Order: sequence, then structure tokens, then C-alpha cells
Amino acid sequence: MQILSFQSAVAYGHVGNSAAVFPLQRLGFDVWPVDTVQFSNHPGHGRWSGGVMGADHLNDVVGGLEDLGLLKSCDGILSGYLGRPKTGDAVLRAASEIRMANPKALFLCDPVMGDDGPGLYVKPGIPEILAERLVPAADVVTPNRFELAHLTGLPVGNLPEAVTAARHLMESGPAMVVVTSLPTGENMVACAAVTKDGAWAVRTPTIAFPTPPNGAGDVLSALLLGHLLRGEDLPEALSMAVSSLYGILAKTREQGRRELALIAAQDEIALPSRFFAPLSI
Ligand code: PXL
Repeated sequence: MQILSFQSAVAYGHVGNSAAVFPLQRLGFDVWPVDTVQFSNHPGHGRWSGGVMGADHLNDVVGGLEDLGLLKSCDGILSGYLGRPKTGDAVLRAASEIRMANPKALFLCDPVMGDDGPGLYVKPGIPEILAERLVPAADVVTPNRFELAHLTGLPVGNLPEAVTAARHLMESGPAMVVVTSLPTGENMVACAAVTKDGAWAVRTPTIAFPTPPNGAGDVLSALLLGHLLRGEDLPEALSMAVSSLYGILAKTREQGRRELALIAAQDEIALPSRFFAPLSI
């Protein structure tokens, strides 16, 4: 199975495509990364260099895949950090081409725009293109708590509020919403999965870091798409993705790393050592 992935790339560390590609490969997928930016490292390190890819360049790359007739053979499309609003056009063009050839292809859009703490961290215009065009076109969206509140204008402080806001977001198009980074009680964090048929939560202990690694959300959305494409239902797919991510974070903490220990923890991707089950909520 083949997945086209539009995300950032960093030379050092693991965010965007540099966080998503390897886990999907480890699950057995062929991944075609289209890099929306190329940075030296994640901006969270304080300094970085590199730049954002132009819309013409991205359209050119997508056009090259189209010319060879390759998009027809994609089973999934993943989008994350966009870099600039126009990047959304290249993603939508590829998604509609893939869908025409393969109506069963899944489009997972991670509406990357901000988080608690930093607030909105993307260029002006990106939240709008995500809300108005990419989220409505996607089958699955994976906002964090902050992003869901921003997209819906609703409070998202706990699981019931997350389910209500997710159902509101589903009215714009996506059939599945996964909300990440929900605080639930003492030293626990939850993800919620919502469809029209039900809602589930997967809870894990919080792992405390001196400086939390970036890219955990990018690994989660990649693994979620991978498990959905393997044919798992949403709650099972989320449970596997969260369990693998927990194993990766635990290894990262154990090794005292600032960047995700993706390679060292690769067996957690294939078979998580601790399994967190989905509970109906
Ligand atoms: O993890 C999301 C992400 C991906 N890529 C880049 C980022 C961020 C979040 O800040 O800056 C370049």
C-alpha cells in the first residue's frame, strides 16, 4: 500500500515527514514524501535555517506524479504542517486526483496550526485554508485540544466537550475525528476518537520531560492512518497508534533525548510493549 505525505522535513530530528515516514515504512507502507518546508531542525530548538517550499514547486512535484499516472495507485494521503496557505492547493489537487481513481483512498488531514503554550504558530491564512478547504475534504482529522477549540469556537477542556466539538467539526465533512492531548485527571492524558456511531477514549500515563520532544502528533497521525489502511476500525487503530507512541515516548525519556527516539524504539511501532485499550465514552 502506498501513501502520499505532505509535511515539513527537518535534516536533524523528527517532525513532519521526518517523523511520519519511518513509522509508516516500519508498518510496511511505501511512503511518498512531498516536503512542504526543509528546515535544519525544529524551530523549538531556538535557532534554525532553511525555507518554505513555493507553491509552484509543490504543484510541479504533484504534476510529475500525475504525469506518470502514479497518483492512481495511492491508497492514502496524509497532510500536516503546510508552510504557507497555497500549499493547501497542491494537497487538494492530489487528493481529488487520488479519489477519482480510487474512491476508497483515505485522506487524513492533521490541521497543524498551534498548541497550548505557543498558541497559533503558523502563517496567517493557514488556519483559514485548513478550516475552509482541507478539513471539509478529509475523511479523518486529528486536531489537538487547542486546534479543535480554534476550529469550532467551542470549549475543549475535557472528554465530553471534545466529543461535542468533534461532532460539530464533523458537520463540515470528515467522518472521523481524533482529538489529541486531552488532560484527564491526575497524570493521565487522553485521545478521543469520534464517529457518527460512537466515541472512544484511549488514556495513557503522562510522561514528564524536561523539554518535551516535538513531533509526537505527527507520529500519531501517521500511525493512525497506517492502522486504518490496514482495515482496523477507528477505536482499534487509535489504540494501536497511541500504544506505539507511548512506547516511543518512554524510550525517548529513558534515553534522555530531546528528539523522539524513533529508530531506537522501532519495535514499539511493530508491536507495542504496553497496550492501551479503547474505552467507549
Ligand atoms: O509537529 C508539527 C510541526 C511540524 N513541522 C514543523 C513545525 C511543527 C510544529 O511546530 O514547526 C516545521
